[in-house]
This record gives sequence, structure tokens and C-alpha cells, in this order.
Amino acid sequence: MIEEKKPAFSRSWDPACLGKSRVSRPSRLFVLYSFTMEDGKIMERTLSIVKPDGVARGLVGEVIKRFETNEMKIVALKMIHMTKAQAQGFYEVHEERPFFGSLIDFMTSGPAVAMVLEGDHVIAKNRELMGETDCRKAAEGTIRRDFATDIEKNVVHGSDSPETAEFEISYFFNKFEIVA
Ligand code: RTP
Ligand code: MG
Repeated sequence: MIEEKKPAFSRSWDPACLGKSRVSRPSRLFVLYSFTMEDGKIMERTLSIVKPDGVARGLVGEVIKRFETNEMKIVALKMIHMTKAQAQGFYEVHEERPFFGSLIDFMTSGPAVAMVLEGDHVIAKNRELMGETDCRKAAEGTIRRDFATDIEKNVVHGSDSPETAEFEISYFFNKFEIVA
């Protein structure tokens, strides 16, 4: 029997495979999450996560306020509590890094809030608002500088490129959950 091969994206956050196996990055892009407007704006979507430390410390509202006051529109939002397999798949690019095990323990330690943000250059804008990974190096006024407690427990995640955003958004949200 020939097994039908589904595109990688359909496997990414399919409830049928939650917690059962690692997920894979797509081998090619299926949908573009970035387009140029007539006025020259580059409208993009990006994935933001308020990590378990941010949720536990009651920082969800503060993070959302920063998005909303910076013209970053929330077009999807949900609470998540990742299993080890889900977190390992999400941070697959860091699999070989020495901090991988600790990062997975942290990301599965409690509930988090996943969001899709939409706006002009929103991928870079979000990274700017977040600040550098290591809060000691993050610029004044950034989320990580203001709230992170160390290089790992740094309150927020943000996609770092259009390709990453596409993978990460589809990891947590299907098209019916994104309300434009
Ligand atoms: P993120 O992916 O969560 O938005 O963070 P990032 O791009 O700023 O940093 P990245 O290099 O992608 O690292 C992912 C997350 O791993 C933890 N980390 N720990 N102990 C360490 O040296 C270390 N380095 C990174 C952080 O939680 C970081 O955000
Ligand atoms: Mg990263």
C-alpha cells in the first residue's frame, strides 16, 4: 500500500500527533507570511510566546500592552503547556547546544501564551522590543531588560526570520485560529 505523504505543515500541530512524536521542520515553504503593501510597508506575521516564567510572574498583560502600543496587532492567541516532544520539536535548531536540555525543561515547566502578531516589519520590531537573549546585554526599555531574570528565563520568544515565523506559527496555529 502506498502511504499518502502529507505536507510537513499539516503534521506540525495536528492534535492527533500531540505528544506522540517529534515534529519536523518543513522542507520548503507552503505559505508566505510576508507581503509588500502599495505604500511600501512590509506586512509580516510573527510568533510570540510569553514563556512559562512570564506567565507565572503575571507578565502577560505587560507584554501584550507593549505589542498593542507599538502597532503590533494580535491576530491569534492561546494558552499552551508544551510536552517535552513539542518543545524539542519547536527548538529543534538548538538540539546540539549545551543548554538544550535545560531549555526544554524550562519551556515545559508551566503554561505559556502563544500569539501571532501582524504588522509592518513585525518580525524585526518584535525582536527589538524583546531585546537580546541575555538580559544583561539587552537595551534599556526592552522586555528582557525590564523583566528577564537570566539568559534562559527571558520571558518572551520571538521568531527571528520570515521562514522561522512561518514554521513557528503553523506549529501552534491552524488557519482557522488566525483572525485577520
Ligand atoms: P527565542 O528563540 O526564545 O526567541 O530566543 P533567542 O532567539 O533570543 O535566543 P536563541 O539563541 O534562539 O535561544 C533560545 C532560548 O534558549 C535559551 N538560552 N539559554 N543558557 C544559555 O546559554 C542559553 N542560551 C539561550 C533562552 O531561553 C533563549 O531565549
Ligand atoms: Mg531564537
